[in-house]
Amino acid sequence: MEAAALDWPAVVRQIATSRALDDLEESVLLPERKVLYQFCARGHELTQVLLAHHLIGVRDGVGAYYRSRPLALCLGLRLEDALASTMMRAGGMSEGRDIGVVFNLPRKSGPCVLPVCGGVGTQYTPAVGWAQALRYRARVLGDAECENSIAVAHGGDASTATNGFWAALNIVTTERLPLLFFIEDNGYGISVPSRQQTPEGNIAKNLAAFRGLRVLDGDASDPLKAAALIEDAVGGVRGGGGPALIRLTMPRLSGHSGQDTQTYKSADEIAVEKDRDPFARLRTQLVPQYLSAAQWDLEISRAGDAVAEALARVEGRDTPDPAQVGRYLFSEIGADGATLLQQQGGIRCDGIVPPPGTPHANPQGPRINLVTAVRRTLDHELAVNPRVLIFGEDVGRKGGVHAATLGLQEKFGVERVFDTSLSEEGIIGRAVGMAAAGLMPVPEIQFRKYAEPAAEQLNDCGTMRWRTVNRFAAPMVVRIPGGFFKCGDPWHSQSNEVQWLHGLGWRVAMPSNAEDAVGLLRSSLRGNDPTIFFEHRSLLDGSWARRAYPGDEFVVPFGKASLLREGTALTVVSWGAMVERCEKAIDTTGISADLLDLRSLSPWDREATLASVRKTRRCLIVHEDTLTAGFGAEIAAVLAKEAFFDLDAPIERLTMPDVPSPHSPLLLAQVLPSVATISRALQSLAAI
Ligand SMILES: Cc1ncc(C[n+]2csc(CCOP(=O)(O)OP(=O)(O)O)c2C)c(N)n1
Repeated sequence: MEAAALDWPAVVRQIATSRALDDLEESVLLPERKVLYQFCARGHELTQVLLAHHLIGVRDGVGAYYRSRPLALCLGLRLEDALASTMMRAGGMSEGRDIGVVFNLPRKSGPCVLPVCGGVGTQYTPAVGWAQALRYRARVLGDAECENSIAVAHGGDASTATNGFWAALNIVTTERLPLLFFIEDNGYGISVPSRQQTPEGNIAKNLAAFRGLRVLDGDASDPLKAAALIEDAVGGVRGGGGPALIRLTMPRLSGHSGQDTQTYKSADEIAVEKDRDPFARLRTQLVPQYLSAAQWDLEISRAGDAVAEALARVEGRDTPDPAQVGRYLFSEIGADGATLLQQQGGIRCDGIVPPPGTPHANPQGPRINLVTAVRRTLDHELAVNPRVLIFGEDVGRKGGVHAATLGLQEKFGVERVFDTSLSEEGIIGRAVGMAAAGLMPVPEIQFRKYAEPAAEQLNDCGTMRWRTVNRFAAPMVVRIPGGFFKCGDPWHSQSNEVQWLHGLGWRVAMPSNAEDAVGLLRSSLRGNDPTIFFEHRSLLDGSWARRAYPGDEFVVPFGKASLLREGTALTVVSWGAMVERCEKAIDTTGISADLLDLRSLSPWDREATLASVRKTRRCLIVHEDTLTAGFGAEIAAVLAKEAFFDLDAPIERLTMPDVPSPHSPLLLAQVLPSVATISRALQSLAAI
């Protein structure tokens, strides 16, 4: 595209609008404390506006960051909504729940902006997921709109030092996905210069030899050249040339945020930066050749008027309703019984509603172990729902290190069941982007502790619906094997399920047997929330956990405990691998006890637990996770408050002590609750 072909009046107006908005926030709203957290894009506007002019794919998707507001404004973020967001008014991006510069743009048609997070580098792997979803939807689902669409990951120079950036870079280059890294290098990450983020401060130079990546490098202070470079970069990816990275330098013409006084820059440096202002340079390049001075001035005053009008309207908007702050942590059902559907993310937004299934198990089914239960359920759901994708380390050709996905790649192909690179952040971040793009990702984390590199993506996924007030959600099922096996160790064998219960927005299933595993996994795969599905290693082939296959439509609802023994003397509450031991302890001691297998911990069955304890007046909670702040503490706190006057004895907990899981079976036996220690605990509680 020749420079003359760009809509320069629009470019000027868009840059001026962002700048007027920044001016207003910085000089008026921040001092008035109507805005509490401000991030200026001054200096960054030109490149973002130019990029936006090339994001014309029907299903283009953008992973953005807190300085991406000019881009978002050009892609469809309404000025009024942007201002309502920073001013914490109703109708913004988050109804006052999140800082105003983290925004999102749900879209059925036209460029979509994935929900921005506060964490630097978090935008990259979800953008990769979007790119992979485009390819999947085009190739496998035959979605023509995805053919020429691309993903863009927008970040600053310091963000190229993050795990997320490198995870994304590896994935897009090995998979050759249509993604453009759009790196804006303003020379600083807050106060730390670029040369401390990448050798000699130029990520483009350093990636020049990276295989499978096209690299472009330019300077926004030469706007016409930058415009040509941006066009080239986007066009290359859209044209099928594979992933690319463009780095553009520009000055950051304000502090990092409203609080930052830039004392780390000299007066000379600030003066040089001012002289490099891309907007001022644009004027010298455009006027009068492409635009008259009068036209330029007209666009500037139009922008100022638009911002003033937006402010007047936002001042008239309500503040968010404090009573609503707890809503939308999870998918909600409206008064009419229908799901209050998010605007984007998950299969339901494309009109696909999975069948509800049946709670009735077929007792005649063949007897299977828990790993077969998982495999068979995945197999069936892959067959009935072409949007289900299974991926993780070794899940493809090998069939998973636990054999849970054995044979599924052969049956369903490499597009649907595939190995990933060894990057848990990449696995979960990719799943977030795929879910946002309308797929149902089922990532596997190979062992419980190896979810740690993905913690940031998991946490941000969990809060997505709440942060965006139901605009976005990323339903997925994360399968995580964990817990002890024949031996323990601090890496493969911890359960630490309580961490997910603090990771808000996740449903958590912890089945103790094959039948529940089928039902809970199917509920998760047909559900509308992100779910952690914990597969206990000792149960995968454990004989107690083997059950009759309950059928291809069998579902177990979340938050419903199962009552495995019924009695009067006390209540035992447990889940996962401890349920079997509790049952055996009850049977060997002969104590008359209720045994509740919670099956899911988020939500957990408070009602059944309270009802049982009110009846028996005594409670023992048994779990594998460590004692301090384990989930048993939460249950005990609820019982202590809600059933205080019904209790005849203190609530007891029997758990692993506060030590990591030890390797030697001898040491493991010392710390794990056993049938013998549970029996003793039952007897002493019953004797009080
Ligand atoms: C994971 C994480 N670590 C630290 C921060 C605090 N922080 C916010 S912005 C920032 C600098 C990022 O700089 P860069 O990526 O170059 O973007 P720029 O702000 O210059 O546009 C830092 C350290 C954060 N938000 N997230």
